[in-house]
Amino acid sequence: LTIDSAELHIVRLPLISPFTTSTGTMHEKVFPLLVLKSGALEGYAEGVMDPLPDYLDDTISAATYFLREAILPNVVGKSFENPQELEKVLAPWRGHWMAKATVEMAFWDLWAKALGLPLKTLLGGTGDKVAVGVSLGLQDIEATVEAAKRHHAEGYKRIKLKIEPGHDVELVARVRAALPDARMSVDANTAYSLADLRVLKALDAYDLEYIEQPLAYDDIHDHAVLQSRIATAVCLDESIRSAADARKALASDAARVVNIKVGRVGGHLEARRIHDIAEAWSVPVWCGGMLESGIGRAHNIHMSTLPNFRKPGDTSSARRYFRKDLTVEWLETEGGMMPVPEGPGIGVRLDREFLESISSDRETFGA
Ligand code: OSB
Ligand code: MG
Repeated sequence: LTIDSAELHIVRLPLISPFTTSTGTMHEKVFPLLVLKSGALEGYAEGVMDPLPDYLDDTISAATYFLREAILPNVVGKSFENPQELEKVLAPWRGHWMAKATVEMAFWDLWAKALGLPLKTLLGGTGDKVAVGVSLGLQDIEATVEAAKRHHAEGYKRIKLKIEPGHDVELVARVRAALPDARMSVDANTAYSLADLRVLKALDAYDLEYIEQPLAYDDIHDHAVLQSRIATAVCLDESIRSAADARKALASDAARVVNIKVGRVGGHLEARRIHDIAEAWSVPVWCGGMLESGIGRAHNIHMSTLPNFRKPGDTSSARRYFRKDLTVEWLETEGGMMPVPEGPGIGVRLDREFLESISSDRETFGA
């Protein structure tokens, strides 16, 4: 399959309301959108890095530079039999998992379309819908309790609360009191340290499915110490950038649940390796989210059809975040289940007209 040309856009999608985590507040979703073309076919993916290194150290400007100067000149005009062949081109460069993922994922979509098969089938997944939970950003306790009740009533299969020091035990206690039977989790986005052991241990009283990334983004060891001191399962998100990270985390009991974000770990191949390692350790995985547009969400939904995605993912409805999505199709949950888009590749169409109206920057490569 020959990649004839590529288009790289920077897209700004307004958010209906700001999304706050312990690392900051997002007012609009800004991301690179990559289109890889072969003949009449187009493959799509979006990068999950932020403008500034808020979530991890990847940034849009570093990714754009790397794509423009190195990756795209090495893949445009070239032929690749399969994603494994393309991955060999990316492998020698260090880090930049999110930039690599953008190209790898767009190629999977293109390849699946060339073969006339849904992405899930090529990944080895099955089924036509996946279980979904919701991630609620930081806001005052009253508002969080109301949002939790509303989403629980809509059928979301797990309620995840963002927490940070000073906004944790009481928040969880209040939501738990309002929803005694709901599946619940918390996500600290690295806001704590081992000095906060008492607070993290206090969360054991609320029957949480897991505590997501309580400690530093680059620290697997301290999470292992924490896991040995608390009953609630630790789930790693930021700390897992590769299958090697997953192996180290699972071998040291630093996590009993893993959040897989395809865009965080370099693409579908590495996401699948992490899925397989976790399965070998009998550790369930679930699919995270980065407030992606329908393009990124569709990739995540296809990945979520693999068998060890045994907990609800964060691929909630697009309407929660956007007035208008980048895809023609709206990705909407029904009773806490997200349908897997049908048809070849990721199964959703790019809304070209809308893209042209909001793309603030556009570069083309080849052709
Ligand atoms: O840590 O899971 C996270 C959103 C932006 C940055 C980091 C995270 C999140 C979420 C997922 O919680 C929200 C979503 O995509 O619906
Ligand atoms: Mg997280």
